[in-house]
Amino acid sequence: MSSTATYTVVGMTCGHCVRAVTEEVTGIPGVTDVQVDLASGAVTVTSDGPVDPSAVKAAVDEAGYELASS
Ligand SMILES: [Cu+2]
Repeated sequence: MSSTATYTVVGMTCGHCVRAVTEEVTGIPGVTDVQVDLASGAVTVTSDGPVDPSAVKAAVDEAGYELASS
């Protein structure tokens, strides 16, 4: 079953940032699609099941950015 979650990433400024975040988050097991909106920092993650938010946080950290604290 596919599920979708949206996160907010802080610190992205250009298309390169978007690509870096997209690549890292796409690498999380089960993730099938990642859509990033640069203007708002919204990152929509589609997956084949629930994805651990800490895995998303780790991937975003790895790309060099931060998740906004909710
Ligand atoms: Cu950039």
